[in-house]
Amino acid sequence: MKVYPPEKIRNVALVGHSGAGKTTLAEALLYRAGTISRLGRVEEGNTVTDFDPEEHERGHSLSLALAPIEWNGHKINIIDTPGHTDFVADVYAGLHAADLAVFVVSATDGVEVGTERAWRAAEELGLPRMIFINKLDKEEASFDRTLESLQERFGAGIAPIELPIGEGPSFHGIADLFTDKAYIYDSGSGQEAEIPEELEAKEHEVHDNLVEGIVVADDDLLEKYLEGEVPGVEELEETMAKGVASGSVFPVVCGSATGPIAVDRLADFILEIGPSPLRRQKLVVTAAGNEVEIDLRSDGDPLVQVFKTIADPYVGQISLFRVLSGKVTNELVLHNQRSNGDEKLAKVASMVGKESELVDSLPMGDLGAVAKLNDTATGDTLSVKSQPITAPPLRRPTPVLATAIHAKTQADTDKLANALRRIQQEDPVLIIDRNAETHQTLMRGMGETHLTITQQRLSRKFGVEVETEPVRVPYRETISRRAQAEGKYKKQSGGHGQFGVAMLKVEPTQRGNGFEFVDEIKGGSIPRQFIPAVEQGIRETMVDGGVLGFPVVDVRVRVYDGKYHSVDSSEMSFKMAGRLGFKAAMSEANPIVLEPVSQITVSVPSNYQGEVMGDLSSRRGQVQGTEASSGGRQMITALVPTSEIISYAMDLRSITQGWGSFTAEHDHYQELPSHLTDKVVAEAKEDD
Ligand SMILES: Nc1nc2c(ncn2[C@@H]2O[C@H](COP(=O)(O)OP(=O)(O)OP(=O)(O)O)[C@@H](O)[C@H]2O)c(=O)[nH]1
Ligand SMILES: [Mg+2]
Repeated sequence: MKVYPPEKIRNVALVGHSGAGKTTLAEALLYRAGTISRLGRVEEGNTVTDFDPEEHERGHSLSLALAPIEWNGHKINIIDTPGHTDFVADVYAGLHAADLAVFVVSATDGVEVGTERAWRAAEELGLPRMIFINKLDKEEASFDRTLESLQERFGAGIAPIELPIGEGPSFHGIADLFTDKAYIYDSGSGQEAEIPEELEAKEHEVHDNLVEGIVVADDDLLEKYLEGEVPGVEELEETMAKGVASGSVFPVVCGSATGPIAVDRLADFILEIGPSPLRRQKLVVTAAGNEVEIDLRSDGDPLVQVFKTIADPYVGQISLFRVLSGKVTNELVLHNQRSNGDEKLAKVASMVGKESELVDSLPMGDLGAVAKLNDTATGDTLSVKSQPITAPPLRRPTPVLATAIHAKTQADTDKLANALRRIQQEDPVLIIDRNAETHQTLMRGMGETHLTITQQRLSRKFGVEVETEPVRVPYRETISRRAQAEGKYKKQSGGHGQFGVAMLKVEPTQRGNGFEFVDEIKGGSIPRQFIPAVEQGIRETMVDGGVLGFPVVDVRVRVYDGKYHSVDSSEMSFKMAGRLGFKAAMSEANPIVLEPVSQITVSVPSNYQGEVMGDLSSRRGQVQGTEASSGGRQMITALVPTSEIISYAMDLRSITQGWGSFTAEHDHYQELPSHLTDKVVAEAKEDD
């Protein structure tokens, strides 16, 4: 691929709901540009950007992929992103690397959850946006209905610049509202034609609306317009491009990716209206802990940020990056601020799906790839050593669903740690941690699909088989009244015996106060040196589990008397006496189970508020409050037992058809209702 200067580059992220047609559109653009000679189909698993076996299996994109095309003397870096909720991190990464977001919206379904989620993300980044209404060839397609849902959701900035000619099976072209020309697609590229009569009236009306919508954005243009001077096509496009660049105007074009119909027009508009990387002149970075604004210059020092990492079973780690400033050439050595190590970009390449094509250099604003960096992760910045700066981080969603994993065989166990490390390099959202209380290794992700895919990738890419098991709730236990008991450990059957007696009183302390050991021994009934052993025995029992089997918390233990033997007593005997005495005292002190309670914040469109609150109450939750938030959404905060929200991520998705999202964090422990105790204790015993 030729090297293009920044002003001739367009970085475009295709975003939108799952199934809207992003991958198919990327394929159609590659085909129209002549990069590929055969149009692949998602159903056949032969598209350029859905190259993972798991993607073929599911017919969905699961991670972002690049598809650069050469178009009319320009390079358009297409970033195909996944629409599935679980893989939103790659939407954020794609938007982070792009200068324009193209929202692919199906003309049969209109605005959906994935559209809105990506829109909010692009809005937060202040990213220019345009819309491609796709699938106009489908039976139940409706351009007007889709446009309405767009204007309803995203407001007045939505500006149609094309109208479809025909709809459903009769869809065969578009009318361009700038040029008042039609483009008919009977085969291959669009043939220019006059606007069909039946569309003329509507076209004129929408054309006028468009012109008015544009001139109000520019005072000079408005003045001339009010004097009766209608701006020309170029002036209109220029002014619209300004509105797009400022994030106030969102042009709407349309077509069919499977046709393909009018995708070439989309590529043209991306060049005419879409911003180049020069849109970013400055960047606020972090240097030595301070925020500083730097100039991004094509002749500046090379500055690179990695926005995606691919763990390729053959090549190893591949890092996809954007050249933020300067130029990247082969053999360039840059410094990674996070890992504080040098990285040699031995061979830089341009990725087309899974294929990499070596290039001589990459100018500012371009997207590229490099393999086998030492220790560079997604989001890392590489800069010249003399300029230790870090670019703004990629947005990272918080995992909402966990599963417990264990290796299938011993052989898998040996490979597991390394495989998990490598898969996390590719998937920075994934969190793997060990719960010391429940002795489980937990894998946290964005949803069931994410966790299942990870398991499949562990097997396919790293040859490690893992099995999953339900996540155990970290219950605890404590006591609810005072009690006392004797712990006696006696073994005196020849040889060195063991003897120790500890008299213990136990009492509950304030919730969250933890453990307190009080030494009330008088007169040396237990020799000084053995008292810590009593405490240690108690502490070990608390960790291993009390009479109900859970770690013990919030108790005060007083050791007030004891017995010892001058020969047979030892630390060991008094540790055991402590253990036995404590367990005996606990069983007299009406032990209770404590359950973890999470604070949960649920964000939903207000029409789901009632249902979500009802559902939370049915999970023994206490709603603490609701608050209106942007986009007609409600924030509901509640305290809910953690055991009731283990699979909340999936439940909320089905209650709210995917429109809801939530965060949860541990808040406190509370007494488990007695009617649940037996079941919880029995289940824990089974798990042991
Ligand atoms: N009739 C028709 N079908 C289309 C069109 N575009 C895409 N499709 C079909 O819609 C389905 C989904 O297409 P994809 O390209 O995988 O959609 P996507 O947006 O990439 O979906 P995710 O990868 O899940 O985010 C496939 O069966 C496509 O063949 C179109 O313009 N017309
Ligand atoms: Mg896709």
